[in-house]
Amino acid sequence: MRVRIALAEKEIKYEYKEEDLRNKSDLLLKMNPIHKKIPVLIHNGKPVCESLIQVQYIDDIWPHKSPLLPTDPYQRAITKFWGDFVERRFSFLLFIFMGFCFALLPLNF
Ligand SMILES: N[C@@H](CCC(=O)N[C@@H](CS)C(=O)NCC(=O)O)C(=O)O
Repeated sequence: MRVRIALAEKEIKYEYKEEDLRNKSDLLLKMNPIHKKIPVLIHNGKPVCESLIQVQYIDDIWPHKSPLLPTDPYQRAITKFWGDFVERRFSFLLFIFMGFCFALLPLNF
């Protein structure tokens, strides 16, 4: 999601491909052989994995339109720290929430 927001913010056109995570495509396995996870950003035929790294990459490649990170190195470091912090906390909460939803599925909500 954050990668799509970054691309939208910079008005970068891109092709979006859905991925069935229960039946991962050869493209995903080839582009992200280490983690085998989405999202994968493919730019000029080369993959960039991990969404936080992708956002930084997008900012590096298209720096002039809507900068996403501060230019000051210290402020950049602080911004990345909080991005990483939210990532870790949010992933954990999302994991719990999804487990809760799956537990309710048999009840036909
Ligand atoms: N730290 C990674 C997390 C990526 C991630 O967990 N992706 C999930 C979907 S949101 C996934 O591909 N899950 C499939 C799996 O774990 O096999 C990132 O930010 O890119």
